[in-house]
Amino acid sequence: MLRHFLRLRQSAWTKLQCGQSWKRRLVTGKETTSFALNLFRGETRTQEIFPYPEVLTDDQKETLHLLIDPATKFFEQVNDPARNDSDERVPDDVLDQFKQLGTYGMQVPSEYGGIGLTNTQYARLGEITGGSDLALAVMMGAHQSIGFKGILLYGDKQQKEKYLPKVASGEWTAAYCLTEPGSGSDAQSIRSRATLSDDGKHYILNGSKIWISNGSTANLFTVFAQTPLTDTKTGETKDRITAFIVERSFPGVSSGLPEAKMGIKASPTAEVFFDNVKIPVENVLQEPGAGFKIAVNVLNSGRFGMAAAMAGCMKYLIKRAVQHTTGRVQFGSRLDTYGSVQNKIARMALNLYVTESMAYIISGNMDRGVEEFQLEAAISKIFGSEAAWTVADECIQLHGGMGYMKSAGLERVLRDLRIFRIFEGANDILRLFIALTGMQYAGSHLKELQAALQNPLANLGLVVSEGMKRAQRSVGMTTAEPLGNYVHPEMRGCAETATKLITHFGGTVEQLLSTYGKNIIHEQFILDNIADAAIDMYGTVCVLSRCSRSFTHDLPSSEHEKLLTEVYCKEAGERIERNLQAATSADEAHINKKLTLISQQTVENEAFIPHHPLGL
Ligand code: MYA
Repeated sequence: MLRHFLRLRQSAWTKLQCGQSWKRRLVTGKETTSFALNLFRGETRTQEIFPYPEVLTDDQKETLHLLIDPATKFFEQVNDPARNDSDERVPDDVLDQFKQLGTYGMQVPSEYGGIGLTNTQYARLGEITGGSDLALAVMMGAHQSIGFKGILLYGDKQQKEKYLPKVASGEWTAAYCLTEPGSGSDAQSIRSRATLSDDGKHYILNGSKIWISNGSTANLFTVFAQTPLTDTKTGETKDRITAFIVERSFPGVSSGLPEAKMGIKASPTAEVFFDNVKIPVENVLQEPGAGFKIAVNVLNSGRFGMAAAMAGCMKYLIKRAVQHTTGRVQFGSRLDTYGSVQNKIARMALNLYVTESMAYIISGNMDRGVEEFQLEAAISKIFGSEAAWTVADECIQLHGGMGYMKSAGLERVLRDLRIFRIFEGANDILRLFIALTGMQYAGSHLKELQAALQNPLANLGLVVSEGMKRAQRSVGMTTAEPLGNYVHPEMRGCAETATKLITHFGGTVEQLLSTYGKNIIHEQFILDNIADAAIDMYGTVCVLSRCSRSFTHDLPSSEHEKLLTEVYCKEAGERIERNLQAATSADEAHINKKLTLISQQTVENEAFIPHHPLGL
């Protein structure tokens, strides 16, 4: 699977070298304002970071208030996540009450029957849902973050008019059908296939999809399938992915029973089958062949919601940890007075602060029309899901034996959280995606420079500025624009270090590209180092921005936020240094070789190799 991923990556790289689509999209004539992408060039692009986005109008805040109160009441008084978990379903009357709050059509414009919330408003409500019941959050998210998002983003007027009112009211539930038995992370390798009927009026769809959230209950599916497409210029026919809107009522659509799972048990996950399903051509989203882009963009556009839900969950867990540690006395003192407990609680708060800062910076940027946020969205998904997992684990640890008991309700949260590191793009694959996409962006810039060097006089500006940059970097000077220009004076120290790290990041990427060239795609140990450094770097600028805002607005929490920011920036900075160093160090390369051998030998032996210490 991963080999296939790499083959595809290689082809993307080759396209880049040949100046095809990637290059057109990201480089020629168009510089992106994405902080994360420019980080790979060692450049500070601040416009999507500073100042922290303030996107809600007073009216939008008011709407949010009106929605938060009943939602909170619903979670406190109506919904019972423990019962949902043990019954493996949400009772119909409870789900109906949830839908009546408008939760199933939050981002659908009012002309189509929804409440037309912005991404930021949606994130805030997602946070509340995630803080109470992750299974219900997944039902709601699978429905609108991805299930009918394709119609919202890419549907034509007729498609929107026909389907959005039904899904917005919750009368119909939606699901997103991408994954197949043979295609998980490698989304392009799906086998479901749709061919055009002889009269050109229908596509005939065959195939099956697995692990589909809302699969057994949905009335409407966004389905991705291969369709043969003929290039009008060359006459060559090739399979390309097309996105279809499929109704459950179309003959040939069926689904399996809900799967038995580790967590999010109340959220029905099922297999969905398509047996000679006739889909009217009007139900193609955008155009035949546009499906892969639709699939990944729908996922990109939903990932901030996951970070927000993770933030809500961490808030709940911190509350529980505080309640327990302040209420329990051991060895003569309250638990919260012990250093090792304080270390855990503080780190829980750090994890939440970074996740929340990322989630709302991304939703704010999306609301103000930023289009290139795929790296940031992936970073927030990885960071949020791993942070929440750590926080849940530590919360249980703080509860000791009590935390392990089902009655404490924490094991459910831990079980529910485990899937968040896997679905909507496994974190391991997203790490490769971040590192490779960023390096392609940096690589394309180096190509431009190479081309400029062929005729230095005609490109004097570029050649001189790039030459200066390298000279400054070689003597340890920072070349990135100082972040200190953008932060509140209280944050200047952290900003200075962060600027140096951005320069170091860009230099390391350049060094890796010149060492490995396109073969960097095979260096996954290194790519993981780079992705981890990028995640910490993005976390750093997000908290610097948020904390600066708090000082600027003179918020009562600003001094506390400064503590959080300073600790995170310091520790993240050390991790970034370590990861960048590891990516280029010969010692680390030796360790990586040894790890590869350990893995290969274990796999060959089909079991753990060392002799048992007892010799038995
Ligand atoms: S849903 C299913 C989850 N599945 C996945 O996420 C699949 C993951 N795999 C992929 O994304 C791709 O296959 C990857 C490889 C990236 C790994 N944005 O040659 P390529 C472009 C923009 O690299 P591949 C689920 O789990 C790329 O630029 N563009 O392709 C249910 C290139 O463009 P061009 C992208 O190697 C969960 C082209 O595509 C992106 O095959 C239920 C080809 O690229 C991107 N991301 O890719 C959750 N990726 O053609 C419920 C690639 O121009 C929700 N490209 O050169 C829970 C929510 C919680 C609550 C919420 C409440 C608010």
